[in-house]
Amino acid sequence: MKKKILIYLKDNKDTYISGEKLSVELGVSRTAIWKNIKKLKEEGYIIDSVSNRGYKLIESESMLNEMELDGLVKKNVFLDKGVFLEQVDSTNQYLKDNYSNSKEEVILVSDEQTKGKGRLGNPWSSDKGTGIWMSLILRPNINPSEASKITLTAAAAVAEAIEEVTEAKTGIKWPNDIVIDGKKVCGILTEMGAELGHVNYIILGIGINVSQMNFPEDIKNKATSIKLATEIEYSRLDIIDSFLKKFKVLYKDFLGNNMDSIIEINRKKSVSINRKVFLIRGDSKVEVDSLDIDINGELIVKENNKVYNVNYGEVSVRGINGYV
Ligand code: BTX
Repeated sequence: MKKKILIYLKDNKDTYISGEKLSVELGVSRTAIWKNIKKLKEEGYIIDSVSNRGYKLIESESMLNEMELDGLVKKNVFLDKGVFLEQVDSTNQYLKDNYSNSKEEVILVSDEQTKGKGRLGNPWSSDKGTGIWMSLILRPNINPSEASKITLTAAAAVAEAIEEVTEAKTGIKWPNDIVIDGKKVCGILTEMGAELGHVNYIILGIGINVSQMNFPEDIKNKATSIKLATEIEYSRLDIIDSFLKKFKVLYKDFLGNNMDSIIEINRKKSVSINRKVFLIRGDSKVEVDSLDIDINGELIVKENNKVYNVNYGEVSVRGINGYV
């Protein structure tokens, strides 16, 4: 009922709706309406109540909760549902544990991660209320060898979403980081469950730093948040909404193996090409000229006049003077 009332108030945002009208339209008692309005207010929705006029929703945009998230999922229609958790160890891990055997495609967002993970066991700092810690579990009908391209698909969607909603200018550090002012604002961790020739699921984990004002000592030189870069605190929900809209379009391209737009965005926004970088594999570190990103999303590099491609997952890329 709470959700129905909220939707009704949202659809009629500019007017006061009387308790009586709500009770007739939604088929419940006026006491039930009053109780649910009280609950919504307790959750942080700002609802003006004026006697003889009724209720009016003043503010709801910045609320991040399951109702709002599921509303976005319904609006963007390509996933089955949205799940919101106050706290979780890792959103990727939670989807793996709870949804790898289901048929559903789900987006999970958590307000806090206690064990957020990056690639190869790296930790991902995910303090409460400061970022978008989200994972999508998807079941594309593709060959496992194609799966790494979904990281570039997500990177393009995140970079564009941040630019649509905020004043920040984003770059993509091939293949899985989004940067602002040369510092990491988002990391993407793609995990997969597959058999020979068949993908069972892909879990796309995305961490976006939204409102942190400082970071732990060990990462503060290479991490930033949208708020640090713009001095504005943006709504996490608006960024998720924009991401879902953009990802929906690009994911369709990815499924149709039509990588042109995805690669074009990655190229245009790349901070990793047309420059010298280090390729790091375990303990080995070689300096190369990074030339371009090819249509399969591989990095084309030149080392001592030899040109070759590097696949995502094989190496890490580092700037020769620092992170980018
Ligand atoms: P990565 O291995 O490329 O980056 C991790 C490295 O980035 C860390 O070793 C650290 O140096 C630095 N780092 C840690 N936390 C942050 C941060 N908040 N901002 C900037 N730099 C940081 C990148 O891995 C992939 C990260 C994916 C995170 C998402 S969050 C939702 C989902 N669930 C989950 O457990 N992981 C993903």
